[in-house]
Amino acid sequence: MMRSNFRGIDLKAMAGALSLAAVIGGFVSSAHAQQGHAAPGQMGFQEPVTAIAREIQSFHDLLLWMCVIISLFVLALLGYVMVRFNEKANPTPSRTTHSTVLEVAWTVIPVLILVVMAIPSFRLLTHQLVLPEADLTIKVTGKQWYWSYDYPKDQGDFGFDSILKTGADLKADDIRLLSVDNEAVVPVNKTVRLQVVGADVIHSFVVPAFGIRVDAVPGRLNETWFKAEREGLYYGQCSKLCGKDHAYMPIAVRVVSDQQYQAWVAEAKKKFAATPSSSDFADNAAIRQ
Ligand SMILES: [Cu+2]
Repeated sequence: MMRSNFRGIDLKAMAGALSLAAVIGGFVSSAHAQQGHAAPGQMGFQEPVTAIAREIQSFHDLLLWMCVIISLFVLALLGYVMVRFNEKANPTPSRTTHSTVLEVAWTVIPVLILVVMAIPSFRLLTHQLVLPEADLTIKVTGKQWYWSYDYPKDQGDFGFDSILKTGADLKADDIRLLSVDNEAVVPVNKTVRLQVVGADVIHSFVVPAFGIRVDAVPGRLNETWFKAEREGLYYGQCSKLCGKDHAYMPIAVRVVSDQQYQAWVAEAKKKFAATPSSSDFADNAAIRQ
């Protein structure tokens, strides 16, 4: 046990050194990204499949470059001061105490930098928070320790639990700690509105490839949306410490064609006939309208 802990620490340190190397040597972005989940050794983000995820990543890239440039600039200034103005090189220091030009410059330039950051930041926030007209709504409930999905009356009126696959249930193409028994299924190129709530404690519904992250809070209905542009199976994980099995309640969303979606709905209606979508779902929808 101890041994594996030490190995874990070593790996972490190595990863830190590697990511630093990546920053210095030009950013390794999503070159290794595999669709829908992180790949071993991957650095950077997962490949985005929504406009929001792309926007998040380009905003991140912009900020990172700005941080790098500012850090290098400050480092260069420090280096210059150390060499040029040390006691030996500069025995009689200047008595200057004020420079209007400098003071205006180091006030105005940072303000301009903040404006450059603020504009894409607010644009992104607006895109995330102003929900477009939704093609379908799914209610997501975080529970200790799994997710439940409810499809409303106009989408078949059923609900089901999505539980981590373990042991013998894991098939060859499943991914350990990510694959679940029942995936949420949505049609491609459709705007999906998610209503997210917690049943017991606070969970957080996150799918990196969609660029969504929303807390599942008991007694509070949160909303987010996504429009997946590519078919595939996309994974996420609960991202708020929610108890002992926090690490074992993954999110799996399968994006399929319209036809496949209709077929899945027909099948799911039969499969989950015993569990109609939770009644407060309809109430919540009514309150919104
Ligand atoms: Cu959780």
